[in-house]
Amino acid sequence: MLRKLLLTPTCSRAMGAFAAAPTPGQQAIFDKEFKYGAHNYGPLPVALARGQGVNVWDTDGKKYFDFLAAYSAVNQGHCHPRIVATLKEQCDILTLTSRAFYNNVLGEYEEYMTKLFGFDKLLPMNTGVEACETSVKLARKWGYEVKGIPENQAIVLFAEDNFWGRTIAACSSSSDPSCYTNFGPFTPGFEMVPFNNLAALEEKLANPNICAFMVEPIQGEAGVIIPDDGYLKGVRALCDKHNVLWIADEVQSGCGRTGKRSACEWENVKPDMVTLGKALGGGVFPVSAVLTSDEVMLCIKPGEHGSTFGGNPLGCKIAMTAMDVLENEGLYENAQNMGNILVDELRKLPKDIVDVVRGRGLFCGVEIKETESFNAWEVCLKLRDAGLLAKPTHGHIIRFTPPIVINEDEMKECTDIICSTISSFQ
Ligand code: IF1
Repeated sequence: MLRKLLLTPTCSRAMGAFAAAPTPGQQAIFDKEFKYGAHNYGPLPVALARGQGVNVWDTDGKKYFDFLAAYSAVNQGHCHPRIVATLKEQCDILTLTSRAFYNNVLGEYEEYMTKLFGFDKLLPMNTGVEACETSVKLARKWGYEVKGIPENQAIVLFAEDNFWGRTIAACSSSSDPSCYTNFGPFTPGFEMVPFNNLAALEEKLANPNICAFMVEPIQGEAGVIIPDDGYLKGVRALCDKHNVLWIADEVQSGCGRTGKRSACEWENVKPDMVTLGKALGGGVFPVSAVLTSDEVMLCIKPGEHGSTFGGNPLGCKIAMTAMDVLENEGLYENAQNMGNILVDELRKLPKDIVDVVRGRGLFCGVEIKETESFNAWEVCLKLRDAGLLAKPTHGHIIRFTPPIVINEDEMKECTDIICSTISSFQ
């Protein structure tokens, strides 16, 4: 129902019964996108024109705290000065060569990343979905050439409620009807298993044709679903036992979001493959990567995979600075500390409004108890009016994922906004 309402930007219901009406300038921006753009998103009605750190400003100069952080792509904050400086500097030197030739940055970046994350090799792509798709290709190739799966029989297993993008392969492995409906026929060789269920996984893994299991260490789109302690360790053990590659999709959970370099560190486990994206590009440029072992990576030979933009020197330079900012500006520890404050405050909210609060680092989600007059969309509109931007998911869940550079004073101001806004619905 919500989906339908979102399609009409002037619909009064979508604006919220009590929410402020847009100014003519903002409305003109909504209308232009609505007229000339595809209707594949239903944005919150706010048009942004500037960003710095944890803040964004709309076209009327109203300031907001950004509690979405471009779906975790601006963990380092908007327009981080060092990241922007790197971008500007490299722009004047060399931006793109294609992989038909070497460039003088890619190798340096690959060395930096593999040493940082403790893997043998990196394959550079641009978007998160490309990194995940690449990991599936690598897994299939490894399945045939190393594991010995019969031709065209390889199966990749995915967790139910996964989200890894919008390509046909990603839709083919999705359990979400809005992701796959009427986009078939689907990619064969994909199967699903419930998330956070080791017994179900073990049963599936008995099939010798399974080459890999892809799972997010914390499911983002599903609503920040954190598995039980020991789940990732169990996944590691089962994949070892059955000679199956474990692919950790850290596109959203990685790069500091949970208060560590990657979310798998929470259980001190190392996957066979990791996909990274979003904040790897520091919020200024799409950069994604697959990290894995020689055994897996060397299954792909020259000409068998690639990307025109993947590994471009501009993206590589930006990614090194983006990672350096996370590593050396205390952002992992800050995400943990600020996340604790956020979750503590959210848990004080009345249980008849906020049902469940989940969080690890600054990867946080709340489930709103919906009523006739009260839903997550209305809450987000009121939050917007109060100067804080967040987006509902699955109707009743709101994710709170601010840039991890947020400081304590800012976090206190934000928890005040969130708690008073949500309480005002009581
Ligand atoms: C949209 C959520 C966030 C991802 C994981 C790969 C990708 C994503 C774990 C693909 C992308 C997005 C894309 C965004 C909504 C979004 C999202 F709502 F789905 F959960 F981040 F909050 N793996 N996540 O979460 O990365 O190709 O987009 O770079 O607009 O669809 P991409």
